[in-house]
Amino acid sequence: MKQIFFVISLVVCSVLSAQVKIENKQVSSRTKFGEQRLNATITQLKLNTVKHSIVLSKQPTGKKEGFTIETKNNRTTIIGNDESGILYGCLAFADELKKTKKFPGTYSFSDAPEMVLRGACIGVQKPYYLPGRTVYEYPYTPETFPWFYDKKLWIQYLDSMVANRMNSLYLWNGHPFASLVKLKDYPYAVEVDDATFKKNEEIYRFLTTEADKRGIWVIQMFYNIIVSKPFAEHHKIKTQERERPIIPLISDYTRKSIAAFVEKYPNVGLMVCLGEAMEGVGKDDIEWFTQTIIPGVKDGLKALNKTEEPPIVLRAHDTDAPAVMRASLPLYKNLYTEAKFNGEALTYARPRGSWAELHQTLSRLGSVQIENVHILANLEPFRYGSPDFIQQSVIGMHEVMGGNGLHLYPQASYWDWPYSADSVKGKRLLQIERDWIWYSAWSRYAWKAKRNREEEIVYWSKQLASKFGCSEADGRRILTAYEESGEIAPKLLRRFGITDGNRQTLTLGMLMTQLINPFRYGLFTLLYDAEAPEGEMILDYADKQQKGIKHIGETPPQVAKEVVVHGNNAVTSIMEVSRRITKNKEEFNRIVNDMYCYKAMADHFSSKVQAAVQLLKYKYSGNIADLELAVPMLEKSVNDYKELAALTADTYLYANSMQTQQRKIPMRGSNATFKHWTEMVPVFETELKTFKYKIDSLKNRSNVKAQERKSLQQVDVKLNHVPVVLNEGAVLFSDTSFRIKQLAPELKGLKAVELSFSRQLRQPTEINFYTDKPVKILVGYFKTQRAAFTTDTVFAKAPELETNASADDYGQAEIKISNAIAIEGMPPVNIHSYSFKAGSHTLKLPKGVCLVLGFVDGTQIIPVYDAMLMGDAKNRNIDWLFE
Ligand code: ADA
Repeated sequence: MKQIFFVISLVVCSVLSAQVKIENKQVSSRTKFGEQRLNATITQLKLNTVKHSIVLSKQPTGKKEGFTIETKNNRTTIIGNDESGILYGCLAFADELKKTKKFPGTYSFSDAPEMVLRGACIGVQKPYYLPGRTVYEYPYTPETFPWFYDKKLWIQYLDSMVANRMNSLYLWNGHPFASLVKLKDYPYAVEVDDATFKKNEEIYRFLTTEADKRGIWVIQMFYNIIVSKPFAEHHKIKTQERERPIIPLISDYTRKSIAAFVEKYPNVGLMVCLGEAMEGVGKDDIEWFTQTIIPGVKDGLKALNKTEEPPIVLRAHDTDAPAVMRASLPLYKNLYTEAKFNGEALTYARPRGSWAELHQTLSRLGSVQIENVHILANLEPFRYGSPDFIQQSVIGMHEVMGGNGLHLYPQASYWDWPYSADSVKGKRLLQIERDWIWYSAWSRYAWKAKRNREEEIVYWSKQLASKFGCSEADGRRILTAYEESGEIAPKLLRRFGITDGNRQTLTLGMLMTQLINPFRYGLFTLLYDAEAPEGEMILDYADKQQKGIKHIGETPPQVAKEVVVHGNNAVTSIMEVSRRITKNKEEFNRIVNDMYCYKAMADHFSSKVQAAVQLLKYKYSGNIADLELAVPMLEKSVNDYKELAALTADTYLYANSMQTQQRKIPMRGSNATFKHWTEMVPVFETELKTFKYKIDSLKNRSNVKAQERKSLQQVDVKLNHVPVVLNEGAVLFSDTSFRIKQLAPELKGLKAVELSFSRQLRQPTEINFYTDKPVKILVGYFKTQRAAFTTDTVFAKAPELETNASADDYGQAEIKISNAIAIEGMPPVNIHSYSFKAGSHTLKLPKGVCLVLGFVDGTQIIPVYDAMLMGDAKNRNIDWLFE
């Protein structure tokens, strides 16, 4: 067996500090780094090195990154299975020395990681869009990302990664190439000035070199298809356009960008998102990946005369990843897949249903499946550090999903890297410092998932004791606070939420109509079907209660009760130790405040959910007393919320780091509005007031329900299509006889556009029109059951921010009128509206059947409500009680 030896002789200086010489000059920078780290520990511990020698060697066998340490006769041998193994062996031996404070007499230890890729990511992105640009478009510049050029910060970050044995760092950006490479054929595509370009080259080289030393692959992520702004302007095209077919010019530009990038940075991997800027789940994805991206990488390798393939990670986001992989594996070997573990949240350790099946399918392809803990939309911004929940999740990743890699997002404030949302006088806190426990817990379990719970409690208690200068018993109490609070946000979102996506900020609370009529807000059903244990939504629970049907699994009242207990336990545990803290007191106090925030949030949700369950009885009983009983519960929830607002008023800058119009729940958050609890207090107060007022009006028998609904005002636009006047009996398709049975009053008399059913099945719908004033186009999407990914394209997919961040570019993401049309033999229809300015435009809709129901004046407000046509009987609408 081939063994390569590097002898490290420890030469003693008079003060017993060790000095290391490497005799083999060929030794890699990674080995050198390991040896330096070990040597630094020996020096720091002032160990007597006279008689002890250490030999590092490589034996290319066994598991990747594994190592063995043997000590006998005053000699320690560290054998790595590869360069990373040597590095990790050195670090493990240094840890051992730190524990015992002397060289061991005899010692033997072997280890290797379970997950092959253990990565963290950083968004080279912002909470807002840059002027004149759209989602994900952020050139690398010092003005936008000062931290990107801060070498000290990079070293701190990379050091923390290697301490956690992480081996991959993902940089997320829409189109990074035009900041990093220049192309002979497209010199005008570069989007940064020369000085910045040089800085980018320098910092990118620095980062990749420093990462490599620490055993870390840098992997550059990019979305498709996005071109640079100057390239787009030059060719008079858009930078990104979901409905645009692949065109040779863009393919050539992208292929050359990738080739140039691979040639320049051969040690950087690529992570590919075949979306959101291309039609998801279609043939284009396969063509783009196999005919543009992979050839681009191969061109780069050819230019280098290299055959070793850099890793390419394919995201299973907005694409049919299994199909893309099957087509690509014959062409490229070093492929990985990646998919979101719990959407953009943390909810449940053992996902179920079609989402779990997708992961399992990917895992069975034979390549490595990486589990992505994506943006933590339900954890932002409070501290989260439940080792227990995290350990269970990693076990679930292996056992349920078949995953063998971790891709970890920052715990909070992803869009605001490197800072956390804490408001601290005079400075911003760094995420890597504040959220150390988040990173160390995930990486610990990514290295090895199944560890004895009792031993884990001791391990984390010691870590916390040393962090805050307290006894191990008090460390245990802090751990309890973390673990109790760590149950709250996952349980709340999975039982009451609208979506697992960052469209919702859980910690800001939810409107009552969102709790009692989630469908109206575009319920993302996978949250309940896959990312939660079996259980019931509030609506189902109330219905079963009325009908005396047996409840199954986790119920709303159960969670409402449990979260309160978790909140109380967290606060009690943390307060027990508060006077005995001797280190990092300020940070400790911030943890205390966070525990109170969790408690207030849990109390608020709990009372509000109880109110919801109570007032839903009214649907069945029509008894005003059922509403009145809910009032004190709702009052309590508002008071709890005020407590939360008071706790956060001076301690947090915001709840959610994404501050664009993509945020919808609880309130639309465009231009950084509704990002703080203090802004939500009046909303919840008004909600309560309205509810009380409606109860009073009901009692006085005034007609509160009958809000008069009028038709919307039709606007005539120029277009080349046959109009269909909307009414009962109207036929909307030229080639079928489906007739409208019922429709919402707003739609009556509007001129819809006659479309061909069979044509929509084959291709996307495009409607060219001219308007001399702003218009809103009403588009009807059929309600269908959503699976994890689907190749069933009968019905067009409604705009969905979870998989397409530009799904709101025309204001179309939100459902305006739900269940607005009933057509015999077809699912109910939800209405979305697309806004256009005066001028000539093309309305582009995805492939699949949908309806274009009319053009209305752009200034008209389209009511947001549920028309309940073809709705289930249990869904009698009582939203009007709150609005
Ligand atoms: C959604 C989300 C984005 C981003 C994206 C992705 O569109 O709204 O913020 O996270 O998913 O890339 O997964």
